[in-house]
Amino acid sequence: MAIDLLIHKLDRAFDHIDAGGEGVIERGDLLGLGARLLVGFGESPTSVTGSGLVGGFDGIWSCLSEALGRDGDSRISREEFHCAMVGAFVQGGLYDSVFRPATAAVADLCDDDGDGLIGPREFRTMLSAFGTAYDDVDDAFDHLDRAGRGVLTVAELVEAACEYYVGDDPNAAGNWLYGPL
Ligand SMILES: [Ca+2]
Repeated sequence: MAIDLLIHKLDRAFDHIDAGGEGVIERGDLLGLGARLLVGFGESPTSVTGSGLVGGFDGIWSCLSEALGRDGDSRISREEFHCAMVGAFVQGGLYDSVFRPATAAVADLCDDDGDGLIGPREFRTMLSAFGTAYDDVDDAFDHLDRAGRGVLTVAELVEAACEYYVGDDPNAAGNWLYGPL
């Protein structure tokens, strides 16, 4: 059951990268997701925030490739993506050193005005880069905003990503990161 939940979430993560729906992804597709985020927030890829995000996404791709015994230029299918995500980040112990910093870079980018908080407008900009349906964004935000304060902290968003990408708790708020599953 729990494994099915995680696979379901990783399926959606694959779709975030496979924006063209080809069923396989390559390094440029993951960097393309990063580029959509940067464009959404009007951030240059060469700024401190922008280069942190690009480097973070690149690091994730390297780990996925290594988990599959490939070089970084190889394409990755959906099933291989599941295996690589679990191998590298769920079981392989690379989450905190590689994946979490990338999610922190996204959260920092998302905090557009630099007040340490992510409001509904900033959250919507982020989710539109991931392709979440417009009507699902408020639902996602409300589930993540457990205390009902109308804002998320950067740390809360980073923790939600951890629950989403490597967690198998069916009740975790982070399952709602990209809208209803
Ligand atoms: Ca903010």
